[in-house]
Amino acid sequence: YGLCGFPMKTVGRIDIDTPYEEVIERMIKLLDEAHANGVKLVNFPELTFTTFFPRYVFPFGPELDKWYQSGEVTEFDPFKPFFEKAKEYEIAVCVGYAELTEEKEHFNTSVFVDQKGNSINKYRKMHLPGDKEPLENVPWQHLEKRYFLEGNYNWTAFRWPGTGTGNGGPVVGQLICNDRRWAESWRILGLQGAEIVCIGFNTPVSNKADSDGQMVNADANEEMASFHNDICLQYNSYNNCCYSLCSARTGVDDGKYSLIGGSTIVDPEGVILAKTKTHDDELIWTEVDLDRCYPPRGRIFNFERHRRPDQYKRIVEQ
Ligand code: CDT
Repeated sequence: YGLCGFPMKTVGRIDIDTPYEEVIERMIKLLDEAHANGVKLVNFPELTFTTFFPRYVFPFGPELDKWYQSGEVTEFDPFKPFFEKAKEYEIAVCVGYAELTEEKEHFNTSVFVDQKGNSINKYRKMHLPGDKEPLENVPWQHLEKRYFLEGNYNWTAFRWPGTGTGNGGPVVGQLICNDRRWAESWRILGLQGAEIVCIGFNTPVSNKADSDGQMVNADANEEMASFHNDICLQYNSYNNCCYSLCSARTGVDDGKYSLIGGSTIVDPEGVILAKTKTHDDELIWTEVDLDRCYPPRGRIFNFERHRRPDQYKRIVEQ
């Protein structure tokens, strides 16, 4: 299969006022390129269609809710040209968006839409970073705990039908951004036999500031933030014997909020097969051989033979 991930533009970043039409046009261009290269699945970033809005303070109510989609995201008018194009090309897509349910619950969600246009799985982000209350004197916020509820769909792996080896298709799992830093997210997918893990992210180059607005954390440089991204993807793909497709937003939103980018495709041995080279919209892809998930599953990571779940209780008790 051809598989790919991509970051959005630096120069044409997604700003607070970038219209949906522009984003959709750019996403369709990437689908065109994917189609021309025989790609079967395109993985897009967390909150694909908008800027990373949790960096701003909005009052609860309509001003905040305009960032969310209610109902089937594939049926939301401004997004329809994108989903229709994917269906026309028979490309499956995994896409992040902000979900507003009928019960008025807010989630950071990603949907997997197969090549026939059917939404076959939805995942709601479990690990929400950042704050519930705005911080004072910081150059930007990270208000995911304020704007989203923690996910309640568990980590359910599923079959992506119609593509694959005749046994119902590849086993796929979804994670969103900060989830990729937590070994538990991956292991729960690994225990279900996930062969491909689709992830989208928005990672600021720097994510902490002191009260004078000065960046103070260890990740206050792009190299280190990218290193931490890579080690999460490489180690967890390796120890769960799966491919991972990790798609970044990148660029400098509004000319001041810098995201690391660095979309990658990692193989079941933890080796990076493809990585974006730019901070522009960029498609990367590679062919994958799902049979490569199995030799390590039969030996070094034979979960049934070697794991010690009876000794792991502290993980769920604390
Ligand atoms: N979007 C997201 O989850 N970003 C986090 C950084 C949060 S910094 C408060 C990440 O893990 O990349």
